[in-house]
Amino acid sequence: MAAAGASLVHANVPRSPPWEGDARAAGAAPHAGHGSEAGGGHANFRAGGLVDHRANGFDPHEVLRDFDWGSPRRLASGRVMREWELVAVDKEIEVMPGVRFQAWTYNGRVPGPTLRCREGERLRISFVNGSAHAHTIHFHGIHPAAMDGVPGIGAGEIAPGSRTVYEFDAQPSGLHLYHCHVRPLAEHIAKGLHGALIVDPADGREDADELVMVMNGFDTNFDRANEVYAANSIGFAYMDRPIAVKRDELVRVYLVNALEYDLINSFHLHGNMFQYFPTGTGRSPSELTDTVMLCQGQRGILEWRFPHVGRFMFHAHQSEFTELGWQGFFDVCERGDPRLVCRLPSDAGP
Ligand SMILES: [Cu+2]
Repeated sequence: MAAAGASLVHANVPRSPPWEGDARAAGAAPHAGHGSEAGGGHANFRAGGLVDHRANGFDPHEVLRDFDWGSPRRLASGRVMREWELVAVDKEIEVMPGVRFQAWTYNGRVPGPTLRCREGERLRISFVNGSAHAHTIHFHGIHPAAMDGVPGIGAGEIAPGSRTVYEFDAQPSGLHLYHCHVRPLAEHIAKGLHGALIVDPADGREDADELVMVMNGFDTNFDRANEVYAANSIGFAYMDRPIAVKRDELVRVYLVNALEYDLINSFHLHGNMFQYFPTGTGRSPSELTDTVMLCQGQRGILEWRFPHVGRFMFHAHQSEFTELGWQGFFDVCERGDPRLVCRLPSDAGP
């Protein structure tokens, strides 16, 4: 992240720090240590508007719990075939209040749809390139070379106006990702062509309030460094509106690092510790911790319960990323609280 980029984003992002808004709402003075820094730190976002999620066509709060199970049908063999259509679309999105970004998207959103299936199913993804540039979809997981979505192999680069089909078995169970693999690779991924692929174990997982967080960022001034950091694209979205979860209920976060230009990203949870399952491929956690660090393309599953009601932060533990958007709150509520929108996966998945 370059200093020039930080200045630019400060000049163009009217925002108040979220804690200042909370303090005002509570009738208290703003937190002097942050809101009054007068350009000295990244947290110097001034009072102003919110991102227009409707204009973007996606809301990071909906992205959290939006699992796309595709169109399933049973084959003569008894196996389930699951089909999706992903369309690459060039689209301007607002990533911070007033900061617009010329994104490349799958299906008009960043991250792309969270594709979800069960281990052993057959997956068929039709890819239509409605963008002005050549793209692919490269899936992580185990599959034949021709289905790998890289230039020069199989269908290779898919030209504007063309289409292809990727078809393979869902294996192994765990949390994977998909992204474009056309060069220059960092630009194709960072402009928005990335998303999560969840392969459930054949015997499922324990019911939980499940959330997808794809950590990403945006290079708004083309210096190959990020000016905006977030989970699910929109900086501060979960500060402006905290994520409501139930006290004592299992929370499961599918955490993917799709960030480019920075080698490392992280997730830190306040007031609690989580069990961490690297890549989600094993059933035994590797660690009970409150911070996990992920390289580009790494991902893992986090599980915990909040024993206490109240407001708890989560954020990248790199302070620079935190102050440029990658932070949020959980509001831990008692059962019956109208803020709760959790749907257990057993209620939703076909
Ligand atoms: Cu691409």
